[in-house]
Amino acid sequence: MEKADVGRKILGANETCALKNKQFLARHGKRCFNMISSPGSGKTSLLVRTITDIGQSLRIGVIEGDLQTDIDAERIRATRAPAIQINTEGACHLSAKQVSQALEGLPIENLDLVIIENVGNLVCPSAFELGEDGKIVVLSVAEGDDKPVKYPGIFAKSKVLLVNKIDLLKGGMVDFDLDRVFADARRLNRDIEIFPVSAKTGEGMQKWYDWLTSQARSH
Ligand SMILES: Nc1nc2c(ncn2[C@@H]2O[C@H](COP(=O)(O)OP(=O)(O)OP(=O)(O)O)[C@@H](O)[C@H]2O)c(=O)[nH]1
Ligand SMILES: [Mg+2]
Repeated sequence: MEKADVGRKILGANETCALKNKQFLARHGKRCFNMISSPGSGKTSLLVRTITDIGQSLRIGVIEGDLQTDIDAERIRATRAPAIQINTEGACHLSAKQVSQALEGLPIENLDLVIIENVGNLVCPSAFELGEDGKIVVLSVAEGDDKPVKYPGIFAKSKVLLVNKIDLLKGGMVDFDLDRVFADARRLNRDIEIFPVSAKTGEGMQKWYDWLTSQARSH
């Protein structure tokens, strides 16, 4: 079999499983989002802050994907929200099959929403559907404002862009043109919602909470 054929077969098997995950979530009436970014943009910090701030009114379950360790799942569990850790043992993205097993471990009936934190990687995870209702891409200001044009795939596919660590813009700690990111991301995806936020200070988080809540309630 040609290499390209093997690749197509893997993606095909993944999409079949992703569809099953979607049907499982729909049967239970739950929304699910797939959070994707480079390592260290602040995915877990954003989830911890979100659950701490609105977890009483919006019950969020988390699926964590990492190459190794359960550090991130432990950080989520410290908020008392349920979290299932997946270790990909070297793979650069989560597969729908791994998510299917993790979904079985979550108390789905007691949740309003499932969020998957994918493996830190801006490229590979965008090619693998997991059964989610939408992707959320996180870009931290320390990574540079050229990332939407350099890595267009994930920005084109996402429902939301969270521009994190905006606290670092104060005092010129990093050079980052927020207007450029808005323009470039919207050129790739005119429907994308963009929320500049800081998981550290909480700035801008309310608009993200409102969006997330409206999504969970609209199912
Ligand atoms: N200044 C600042 N630092 C932040 C913010 N959000 C996260 N950080 C820091 O950024 C670092 C990485 O945060 P994480 O939440 O672990 O990032 P992540 O995207 O989950 O990382 P991986 O799971 O390894 O891909 C930590 O040192 C956080 O304290 C923020 O809004 N402002
Ligand atoms: Mg993390």
